[in-house]
Amino acid sequence: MTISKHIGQFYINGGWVDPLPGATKFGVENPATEEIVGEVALGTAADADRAIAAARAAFDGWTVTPLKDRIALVRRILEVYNSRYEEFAQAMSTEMGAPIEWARGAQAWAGQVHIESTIKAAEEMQWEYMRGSTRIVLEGIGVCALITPWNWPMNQIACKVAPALIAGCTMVLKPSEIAPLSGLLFAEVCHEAGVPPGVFNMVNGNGPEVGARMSSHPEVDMVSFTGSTRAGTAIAAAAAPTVKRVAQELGGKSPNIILRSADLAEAVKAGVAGCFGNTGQSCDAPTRMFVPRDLHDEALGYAKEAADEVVVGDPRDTATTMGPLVSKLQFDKVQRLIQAGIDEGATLVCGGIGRPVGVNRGWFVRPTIFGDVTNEMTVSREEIFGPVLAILPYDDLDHAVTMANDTPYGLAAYIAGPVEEAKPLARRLRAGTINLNYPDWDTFAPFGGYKQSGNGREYADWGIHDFCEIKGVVGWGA
Ligand code: TXE
Repeated sequence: MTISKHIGQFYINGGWVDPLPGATKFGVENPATEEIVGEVALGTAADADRAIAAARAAFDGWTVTPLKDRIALVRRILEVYNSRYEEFAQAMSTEMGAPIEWARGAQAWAGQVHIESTIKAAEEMQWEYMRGSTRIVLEGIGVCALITPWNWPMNQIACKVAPALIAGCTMVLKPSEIAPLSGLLFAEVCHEAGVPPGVFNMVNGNGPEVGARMSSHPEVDMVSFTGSTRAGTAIAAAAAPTVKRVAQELGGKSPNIILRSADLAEAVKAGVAGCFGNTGQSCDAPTRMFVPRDLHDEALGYAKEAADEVVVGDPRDTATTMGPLVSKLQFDKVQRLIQAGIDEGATLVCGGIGRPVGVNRGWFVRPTIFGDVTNEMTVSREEIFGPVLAILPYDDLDHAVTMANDTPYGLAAYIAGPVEEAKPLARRLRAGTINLNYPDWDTFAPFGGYKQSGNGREYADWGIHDFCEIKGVVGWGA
């Protein structure tokens, strides 16, 4: 069932509970049809308090549970998740408009692969070791608030919940109120897998009420957040008085440098696909493409060819390669930024303002490419979070690197061309992940940002480390 029978409830202390008085209802919209598919409850600070109290009470028992038992529980979660895989794909297709093949092959798969990678990393990690006469011990940091966004719902839930559980933490998850269906299903999975009461809790609510309470609560030891820079800074400020650890995975404006020696057609087309995947709603999307100045016009031609191949349409249709944006809010934001590109004099290669021809409902946008972009233009500076690519000409590699790094963000960067030429450039780019020639996704590589793209690293052992304290027992070997 795509829609949990517990929609409208929260999962606290091992069971489904009704929200406390004061909660409101929020219609979950299918962004492809603008239809409300169900009503989720938006809790209050009191619901957050209740869930945090359950997590706090469960912590002492869970954190001393042997590691092998914690891993076994996460493996059981994986089994149950896999048995309900299609439900997750359908839920995400409904809540955020992912084309069904993408929902299966990317969105639901991301949840699966993060749980698998975390298990493997946990088995291979050194949890305790001697350094001189000191015993180094990794221990779960405590009660964690996990606040996740709507663009990759299960990706973010899995790469927070799995490492937190394995590290020996207890937690309260607050999925995005815009796309809460997969989070509800995931709470069902945790229940079915036998997660002990209080170890995993889930509440729904909006950011300023429930999210803010989770961020400031004195019994929460860490907040792990993925979302906007705006919310990320609010969370860090709310967390500061209680000196919590705050892991933030925020926005990006990732550069993609295409080397002169690259196969231009192939590199441009792959770059367009990377930018347009998930309807452009990925924090690490390669949104700024740098091409040698004299190859710029040729590159625009290849980019347009790639854009013409995109099939925008009904997410339920297996031929669809691009679904709608998640909401009217995001649609309006993307329209505003496309207009800024036009107003500031970039060359509109394809796409533009409005829905695709013939579409009159749903938050569908036109895949858009701008050429002759400079790094000062709004389309180069702001995270658009839609299928909008900026192509910028560069004079030489120093120029390309300077522009690539000239951004407040630093989540990812891309280089296309011969690997030996790309390697020295990779060292010069200020970003957490450098992708050479659009590699397959590596869920064992660290993922996280330099600069205002965030703090901390997720995925596999990197994610586990984020949820651990490091204890030194000095004199152990004396
Ligand atoms: O995100 P929000 P929005 C970027 C992207 C997008 C923009 C706005 O550019 O266009 O952000 O998206 C919770 N305290 N990204 O406004 O609000 C909220 O309830 C605590 C990039 O929809 O950040 C939800 O669970 N929590 C990004 C989560 O934050 C708060 C993914 C994300 O929603 C809060 C999403 C507060 N004060 C958007 N305010 C990425 N890095 O991938 C909100 N929340």
